[in-house]
Order: sequence, then structure tokens, then C-alpha cells
Amino acid sequence: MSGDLITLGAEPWDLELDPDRTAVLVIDMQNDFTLPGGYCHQYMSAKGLGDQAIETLREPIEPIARVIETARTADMTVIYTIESHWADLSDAAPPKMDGTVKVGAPIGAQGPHGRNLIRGDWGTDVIDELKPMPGEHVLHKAGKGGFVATDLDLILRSRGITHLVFTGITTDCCVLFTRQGAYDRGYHTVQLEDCCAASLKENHDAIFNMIRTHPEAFGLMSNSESFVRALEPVAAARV
Ligand code: C5J
Repeated sequence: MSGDLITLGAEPWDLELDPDRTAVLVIDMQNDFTLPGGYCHQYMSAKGLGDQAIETLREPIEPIARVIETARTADMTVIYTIESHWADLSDAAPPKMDGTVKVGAPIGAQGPHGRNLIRGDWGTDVIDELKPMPGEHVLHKAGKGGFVATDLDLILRSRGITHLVFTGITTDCCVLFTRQGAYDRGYHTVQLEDCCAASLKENHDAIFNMIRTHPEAFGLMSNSESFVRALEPVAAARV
């Protein structure tokens, strides 16, 4: 079925895509954002919202698992990003470093399971439920946007990818920054609403309200069910 176009039910209009030219991005599904004791739990706990944030940020795990299972069976490209820094903090930019100190979860500080956001430590491991398959790229980024100082654009273009399906966390930070980077580089984008979350649910809803209002600037939105329904025939043909 290579080269065949499928239609993904999306809002505010459907998206035609070629699975061979479409990648699923899994943004920052790492321990530091999804488990108690991690970076996000620390800074949200300083606001009294740590446990609630973790509960919300774990909601997309199951839908993402279904999406990447279908994508893999359909032989689609799946790429992960991870927010992380070198152990010597040489890539922790001053505003980011200062900000994390002020919110009570400094980059590099020792947490209960390892140092916050440090490459190779517990917090920057992809969560157990969504481990990458051999051959899938896991791109580490020191900023919020996945296109900044990474090989993401190069890898996508060398594979002929033109369309990106966004999953991951957080809706109001790294997914948003990466999606805007994709838009400016000319990729078609669609974001699966139930496959994303923010530490505050109202921020997630606000971003999807923006997407709904300005699809010409933010791209399209859909959900895991529509993705699986659209890709299942391709997956079945390629088993
Ligand atoms: C944040 C992210 N929120 N992955 N990172 O610091 O969204």
C-alpha cells in the first residue's frame, strides 16, 4: 500500500496523509514528567499540585500506546524526544536554569531517583509503558522545542516525511514549541488531543481552544481513536 493516501478524521477538516511520509512524534514521555519524585512533581508540589499534575500527565499513556502500536504495524516512523541536559549543565541556558531554581526544581539537583533532567539519569528515561523499539530514534534536547539543536529536521527530511502526528507532554510547553517549529519548517501537523496533557488541565484545554480557533497557524487536531481507525487497514495489510 506504499504511496496510498488515507484520510484521518480531524478538526476542523480531515487530513489526507501517506503513512510512509508521516511520522508519529512522542514528546518527552519520560520519568521526570510522569512519576512522583521527578522534576515536574517537584515544581508542581511547590504549588501544592504535585500529585494532581502527575495524575493528569499520565492520562495520555494508554492512548499513546495504542497509537504507536498501530503506527509500528503500519511501518510508520515513530520518533521520541526527551528533555535533558549534560551532567555538567553546560547546555542549561541561564534563563532556564534560573527559572527552574525559582520554581523549586533546579536542573541537575538531586531528587529521590536521580538528578533532575540529566541525560542518562532516571528522569530522562522513556517511561516503561512506552519504550522505543530498536531502531527508533530518541532525540535529546536541552530546549523546549524538538527542532532546536537536534537532528529532528534532518532525520525527517531524509526519510521524506511531510506530515507529523503529535503526541506527548506537555501540551502547553514542549509539544507546543515543537509543533510551532514544525509549522515554520513547512510540515503538515495534527495533534491527538487525548494523547497529550499539561500539568494543569485548564492549560491543555486552552491550547486546544487556540488550535480550534486558529488551525491556519496551529494545524489540525484529532484523537487516538480516529488515528487507529484510519491506520488500521494499512496496519492489517502490512502484518
Ligand atoms: C516542561 C515539557 N514543561 N516537556 N517540559 O518543562 O513540556
